[in-house]
Amino acid sequence: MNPREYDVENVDMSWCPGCGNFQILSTLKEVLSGLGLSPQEVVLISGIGQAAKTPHFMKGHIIQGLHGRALPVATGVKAANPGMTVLAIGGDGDMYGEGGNHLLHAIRRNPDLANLVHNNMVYGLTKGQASPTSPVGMKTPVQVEGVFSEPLNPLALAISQGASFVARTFSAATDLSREIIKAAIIHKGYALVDIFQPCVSFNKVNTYKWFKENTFVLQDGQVDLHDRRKAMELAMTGPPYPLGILYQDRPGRVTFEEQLPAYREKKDPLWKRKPPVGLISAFIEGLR
Ligand SMILES: Cc1ncc(C[n+]2csc(CCOP(=O)(O)OP(=O)(O)O)c2C)c(N)n1
Repeated sequence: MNPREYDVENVDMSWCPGCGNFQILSTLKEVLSGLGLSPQEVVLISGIGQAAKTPHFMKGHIIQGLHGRALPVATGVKAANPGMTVLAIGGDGDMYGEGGNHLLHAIRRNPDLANLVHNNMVYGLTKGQASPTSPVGMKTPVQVEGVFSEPLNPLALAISQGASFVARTFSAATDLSREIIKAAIIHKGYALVDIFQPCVSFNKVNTYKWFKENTFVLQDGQVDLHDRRKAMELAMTGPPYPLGILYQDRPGRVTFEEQLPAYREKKDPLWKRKPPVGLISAFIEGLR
């Protein structure tokens, strides 16, 4: 399958020239088409932000909802139609700030989906305020004297809470990103991919140069994929920050949707069942 099948026409582009989002978008299209998935088999779910606009710029089923709410929606979509490939996409603000609570519970529930977080360490869409991953000292139009709160460590958080798959990549490291995003989609269970991404307009600290100088790619032997404690050590490492898959559960862990009674009892997935129109009408009548 050709990545161009995911292209959309006649959409206004809102990303700045040079934005790391472009690299992530084209990598994602390549991965999905490389997996032989057509846009009809993919659901892209996002909240609010520039990163959360990614589904505007490619084909696929799309739900763009409230700020920070991509993960519960994605969990529901996967439960209703487990045959679909489900991705929850957004920025560090959307997923770790406004959506931080949902992140914790998605990790616990372990739905089979890939969670791509474009981590530019700033609120890009609203023009450069600090996000949960902004470094201490970074000056912004709101944090005029510099950020003084410690940044969140999303990888350490995810590993400590039992996430099934945890990885980090960098938008400009396209070969590595391709490999990691593919592995996250194939992985059965909740897969977090934190993607370092320069915001060329509003983050003048964490630039392309900064990311290159402050990251290194994990080599074979540096990772023990199924060892959560070792993964935690890697997640706490940096700068320079390791890029790669830090942790992955062994195959066989049960997912959220597999535990639902309907599936345990081998009933049809929700999307195949007829809606109980009579019951719904009676319910609405009862409200009148
Ligand atoms: C409930 C709510 N709070 C705040 C906002 C304003 N807002 C829109 S996008 C955004 C931050 C987006 O940052 P991030 O998720 O990091 O994405 P980026 O734009 O950097 O890609 C904020 C605070 C909003 N739309 N809704």
